[in-house]
Amino acid sequence: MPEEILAPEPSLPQSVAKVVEAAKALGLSIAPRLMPASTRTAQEAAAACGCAVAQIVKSLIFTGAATGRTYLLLVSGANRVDEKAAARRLGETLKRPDAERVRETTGFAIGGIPPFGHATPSPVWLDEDLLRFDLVWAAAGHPNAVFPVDPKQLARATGATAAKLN
Ligand code: 5CA
Repeated sequence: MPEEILAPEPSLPQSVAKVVEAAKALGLSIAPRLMPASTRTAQEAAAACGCAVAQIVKSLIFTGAATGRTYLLLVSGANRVDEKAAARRLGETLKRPDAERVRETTGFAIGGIPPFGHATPSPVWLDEDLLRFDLVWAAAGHPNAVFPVDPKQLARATGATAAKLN
């Protein structure tokens, strides 16, 4: 009788495995896809996923100018954050941290920053435009890795406040 051939566990980069674990801890089961092409920008991710740019979740770190606190804004790939409007929502003027600070705060490199599982968690806001879709795609800890998720589940899992951010 032929030996049964077991499919090997697909091996995920460690940073992606970390995101899967973080999702599990939040009650979310995610299935990241490692894409053959870059998903580093919202445009590239949309092309790789075959979805609208608006369905891509950008995970953007901002810093409060007064407090130095970090904020995580989950923004539709089609939108640009209106920093003045966002500042009114968050209660302080916002700055963009440099890549080094983003890496320290999240534990991930820009282009692959996931919406949760950060080294230091930040309060989360979610662009209400993402809620128009049944499915959106977010980065999974690596510049070639993304995962699909119901935006309502993403909002619930991250404890995000939905808001108009653009
Ligand atoms: N993987 C894609 C789609 S999910 C992704 O991560 N897109 S992103 O928009 O969330 O990440 C790229 C963002 O990082 C850019 O929009 C930009 O706001 C920010 N960024 C790029 N370079 C720097 C930098 N040097 N310092 C701080 N932020 C940067």
